[in-house]
Amino acid sequence: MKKLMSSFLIGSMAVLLAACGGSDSTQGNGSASNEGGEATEQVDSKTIRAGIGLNSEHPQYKGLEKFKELVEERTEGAIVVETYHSGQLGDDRSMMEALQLGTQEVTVPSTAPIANFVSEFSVFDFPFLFPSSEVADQVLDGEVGQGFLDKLEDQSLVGLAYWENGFRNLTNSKQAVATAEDFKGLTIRTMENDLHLEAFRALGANPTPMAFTELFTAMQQGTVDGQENPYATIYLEGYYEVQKHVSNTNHIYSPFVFMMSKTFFDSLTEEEQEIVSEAALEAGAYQRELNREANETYLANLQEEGMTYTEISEEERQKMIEAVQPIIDKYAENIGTDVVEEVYSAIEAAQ
Ligand code: TK8
Repeated sequence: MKKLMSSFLIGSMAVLLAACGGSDSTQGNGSASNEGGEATEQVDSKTIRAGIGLNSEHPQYKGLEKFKELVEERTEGAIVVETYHSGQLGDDRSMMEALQLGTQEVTVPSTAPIANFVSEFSVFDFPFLFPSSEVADQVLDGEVGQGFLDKLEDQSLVGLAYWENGFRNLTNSKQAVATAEDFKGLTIRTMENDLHLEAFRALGANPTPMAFTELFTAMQQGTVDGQENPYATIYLEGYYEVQKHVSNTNHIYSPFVFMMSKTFFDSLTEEEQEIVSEAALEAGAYQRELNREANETYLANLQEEGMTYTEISEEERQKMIEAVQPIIDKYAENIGTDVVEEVYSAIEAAQ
């Protein structure tokens, strides 16, 4: 709780300072007077406040630092990037709202909460959609993925790149989960996304939607039995302290979307827009690489920290797929079978 409170306090102070120009670089043309009293033209620098939910150890934050390095170097300081982690500026949903309001410039949420703004994004949370991260890269970085990013504009958001959250795996504090049956009765925190809720209900679990920033405390207090996230998050956020069991369910490949406030993006010169767009893509390639190269190590680390690891057999995975298929069919209808068909054919073509 203390951990959460301190980062919350730091975050709110940071936002407060940044909002009233407390940082040393404010938006647009400011002018300052010097000791002689005559007004001097303040350096015309723009500030990007970039916030994420994961902590500073996570590849997502390393990607944000790379973005900062590239943008500040290529704009020669005309744009300054402030990076915030561990939910200091809020959770995925509230940070997206801050981008819409123009009180924050960048965030990198998972696709699941984005579906509350653009419902079609739920397709990326169809269980077992992407067979591998390589196929996911090809689909997301191609025409189909760009088409989804374009849909963000109506929400005053500019999607610049896909980064990687990764294949999600189940942890819990109650029992080893080896079969589809074993989900029964487990209270599982899910992201705030109706499809996730319904999919875990179909597996017999008792799903509880919750912002990422509340998850650690909920597991610590036993409000939820378990959660599901990629190994990098499970290890780097220290979930082994409050969870006993991990299974390689790999039930969803979760992308991140690097997005910018449209108000801010439109305020940039053409050259600056190009620089931030390129930097988001290059930092994304770097982040994906970091995320992948340590994935197996994270699993080994979790076992060293005392978690029991259970393999899900292909036969049991098939039963999980059958259990959630009606939910996938329902959401395919809701989203529009044409849109969903496009994604499936792009996956087919990428294999
Ligand atoms: C971090 C979240 C996280 C996601 C979740 O801000 O909420 O479980 O997987 O990565 O986006």
